[in-house]
Amino acid sequence: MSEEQMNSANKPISADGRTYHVETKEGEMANRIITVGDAKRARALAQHMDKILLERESHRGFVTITGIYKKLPVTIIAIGMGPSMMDFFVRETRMVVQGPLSIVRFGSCGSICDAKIGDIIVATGAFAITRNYRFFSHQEEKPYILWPAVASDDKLTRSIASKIAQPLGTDHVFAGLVGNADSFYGSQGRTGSDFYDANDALLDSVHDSYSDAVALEMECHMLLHLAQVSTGPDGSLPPSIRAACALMVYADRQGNKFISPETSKRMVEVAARAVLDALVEDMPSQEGLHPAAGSVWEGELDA
Ligand code: R1P
Repeated sequence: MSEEQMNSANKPISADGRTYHVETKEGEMANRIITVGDAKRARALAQHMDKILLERESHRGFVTITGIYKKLPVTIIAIGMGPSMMDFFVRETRMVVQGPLSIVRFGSCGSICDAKIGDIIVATGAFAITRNYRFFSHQEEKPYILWPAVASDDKLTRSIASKIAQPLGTDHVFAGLVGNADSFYGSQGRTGSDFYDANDALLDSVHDSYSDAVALEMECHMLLHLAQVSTGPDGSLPPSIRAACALMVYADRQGNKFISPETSKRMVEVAARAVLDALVEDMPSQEGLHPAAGSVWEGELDA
């Protein structure tokens, strides 16, 4: 666990202002954020920043890297996998950053459309897929619940799609709804005999419910949902968080193929600047954002 004493059970923060799981404090995270699952991907993306000012790994495995890109502070954070980790990251980040947040998830996914390995899918929105535990006890209901979709930020999404299309080609960029499953296996329709998952019909029911479903992964809906319900500093609306998602196709579910490590590395290199550029163009000034005084970027922005 954390080495620090937390000050409360409701909102545990250490004496020097660090959150319990992500372990960052005010001035260590920027308003512009790229979130990924894998710490190696975070470090590869960070190589495209002009200067790295902070790297910190928490006792729960969150890796936070803050630096300067095009004279503006940007944070890249690796959060691990699944909706719970996204929830920890978004909520604890909101506790330590003043002003609006723009968050882009740059993740990986399984394609359930014509997108192939090496292509990128941008999410127009995302829906959750959860295992229905009642089914496995009583068998009276459907084994999986498909939840209503939440939209991505349209401006940020279009900007990412057009910037990624420049190096990759428009034929390799797809857009549509992403299914955020609560498992890589059962609730993404992967089959096997070790567990009774009752998921043979799941992919068909995803397509029946969402004709524009293009990918399955594990975090997009939680990010978009938390952006949707985020409030201003005094609990006011409109939401203080805008979010978008771009996903590398790692698994081709129709062709049953998986990406090679070389292609995965190349995709990060191809997409890194597109994602960073979209974020800084989306929030081109520091006015109204987290103050520089006392932050890791203090004195760095005019350099
Ligand atoms: C599963 O392998 C993980 O990869 C995908 C899924 O959403 C899940 O987190 O995303 P990342 O590559 O960003 O972790």
